[in-house]
Amino acid sequence: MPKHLKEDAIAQYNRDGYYYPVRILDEEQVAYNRGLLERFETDQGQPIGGAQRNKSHLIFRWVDDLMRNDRILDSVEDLIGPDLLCWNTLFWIKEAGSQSFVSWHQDLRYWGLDANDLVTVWLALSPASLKSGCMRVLPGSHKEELMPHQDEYKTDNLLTRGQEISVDVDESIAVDMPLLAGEASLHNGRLAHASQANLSNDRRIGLSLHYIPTHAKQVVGEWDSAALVRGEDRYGHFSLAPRPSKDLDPATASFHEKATGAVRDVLFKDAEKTRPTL
Ligand SMILES: O=C(O)CCC(=O)C(=O)O
Repeated sequence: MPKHLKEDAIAQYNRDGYYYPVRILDEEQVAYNRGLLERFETDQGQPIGGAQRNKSHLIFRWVDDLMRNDRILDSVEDLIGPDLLCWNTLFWIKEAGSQSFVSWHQDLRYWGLDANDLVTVWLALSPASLKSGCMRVLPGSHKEELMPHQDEYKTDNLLTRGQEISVDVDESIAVDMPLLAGEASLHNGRLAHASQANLSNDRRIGLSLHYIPTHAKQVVGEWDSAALVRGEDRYGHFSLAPRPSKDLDPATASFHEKATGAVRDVLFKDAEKTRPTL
């Protein structure tokens, strides 16, 4: 028996590589989590950015808590089984009226992970609508060979290398995944996806959480980390991430630095230039 998703949702995910929407947080929980993020940004005098966007569960206790949310983990378990690691938690924020976009790409082309079944949960902490630049996906693309990509480094591209699929993408079959605040979409790490500018008058705040089964491996970097969020790790392929006891816990700060550095090295491997986005 599935724990949270319906059988037809699981079948759709397996066939098309995505499923949405899944309700994760209620209105009050959204306001609480968004409030914590925005209070932190006010205190530091600027939006969250750089390495703070990545492996953010190591510096924010509330992100660690979201990463272990039962509705999320039950949904992921329905797709890839009970022994689960979370490899990364990553903020995707497009300010109101900003031109920020994400070009068509496939994540597993860049992450050095031997994990074809990686599940990305993209959780909306504000409305992700057609107007605010919700995610779009190419159904079924997770079943094909990974497509060739090229680094374009366009200024408003939120991706590290501005990587773009370099063959024609048939946008006529693309599916938009609009979400209300508190809802999530699920997609396979091989699925081609993209998003457009935020033409709304609110920030579009997304948190993506990347889950892998414990047998997955990092095959490009020499060292990598992940958080054991459910079940048992019988493989030991990743250094297991500690939990911060509070936001900006000094006890996990150096692990965060090392862990984001390791991800950066993998993401920029063989790239012509690096960018201060991580
Ligand atoms: O937030 C977006 O628009 C894109 C997110 C993305 O590329 C991802 O979660 O892998």
